[in-house]
Amino acid sequence: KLWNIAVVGATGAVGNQMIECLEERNFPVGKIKYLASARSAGEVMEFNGKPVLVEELTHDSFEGIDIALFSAGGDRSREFCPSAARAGAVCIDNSSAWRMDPDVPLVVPEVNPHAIARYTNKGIIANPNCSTIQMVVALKPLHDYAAIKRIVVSTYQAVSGTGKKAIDELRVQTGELLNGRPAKCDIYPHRIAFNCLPQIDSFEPNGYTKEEMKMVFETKKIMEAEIRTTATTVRVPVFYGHSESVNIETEKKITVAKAMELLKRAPGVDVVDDVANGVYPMPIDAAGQDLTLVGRIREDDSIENGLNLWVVADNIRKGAATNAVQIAEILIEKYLK
Ligand code: A2P
Ligand code: 11C
Repeated sequence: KLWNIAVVGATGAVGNQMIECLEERNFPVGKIKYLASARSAGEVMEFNGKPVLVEELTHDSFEGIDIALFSAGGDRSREFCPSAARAGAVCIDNSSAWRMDPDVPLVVPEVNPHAIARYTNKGIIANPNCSTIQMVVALKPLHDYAAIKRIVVSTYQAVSGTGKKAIDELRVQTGELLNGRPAKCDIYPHRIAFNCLPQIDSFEPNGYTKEEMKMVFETKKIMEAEIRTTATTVRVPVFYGHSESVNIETEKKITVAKAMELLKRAPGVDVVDDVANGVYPMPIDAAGQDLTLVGRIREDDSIENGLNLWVVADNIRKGAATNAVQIAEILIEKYLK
């Protein structure tokens, strides 16, 4: 059977990657529809080498669509997912709009695929934040073995997480500065080239950023456990690939050898850890592939049962597009038929 797919935000960084993932994974696509703003309507893009016209997103865009992949920002998802669901499409939404809705499942296929069954509530499945996805992929096998009580995470996040305009901003600023010219800031509040910004998204009254609080709340929902999480999220001048320093405290002791063993057979994980030979995960290796790379695995000697990890993944692929397409694959295999 073939499925009619809409990609909402097809012209964006994640939308582009969603299209590529559908092609690469040979998703059984019947009709494909590319939706974006009026600005892009009329542009021609491709699917498997064939031209596809970009159309303006409207409430009537979803007639005959089976699955709608949304990545056009939270406001569009809030407004248009209900129309898509009414037209009979299942929405897989990459924005933060629906993630914490108790009726909407928040899914990482390696962690809680069973939650997909709850798509029937609203016709919406939420795709988590990129920095949360890669962290829970790495932590799930450790949690199943040793029960994680607390997570302390610091992130080093690539500019592609902000979208196409931020990728351009880093490229242009870098060029300008290397040529002795001043760098203009449009997207970020400060220069991102040759700098680090300890701010991702806006600040909440508690002093944390929205991105930090997403990691706190989404981790509990996906892991289905009351794990206490505290996060510091930082934007770094990297194009693709988020990195994370993750410290966990567990109920049960977990040695480095045991952690390696568990992670080596965990789905979606590649253990990259041979420090004697200078081998550890880096964004340049994570970019362009779908595994979550885990390395620098060390016991945290400052507490009784603690472990440190360095976790890196492609934020646009596993952190967004690939995760959404994996959900769609499970949906058609187990639920839609
Ligand atoms: P457009 O290219 O027409 O602006 P990114 O995250 O890379 O910036 O991409 C955002 C995506 O969301 C783009 O595909 C963009 O389309 C789409 N988008 C932004 N605003 C709207 C809107 N008002 N209606 C439909 N799509 C939108
Ligand atoms: C970033 N994590 O790297 C953000 C992007 O809630 O889906 C994704 C924001 C979200 O900037």
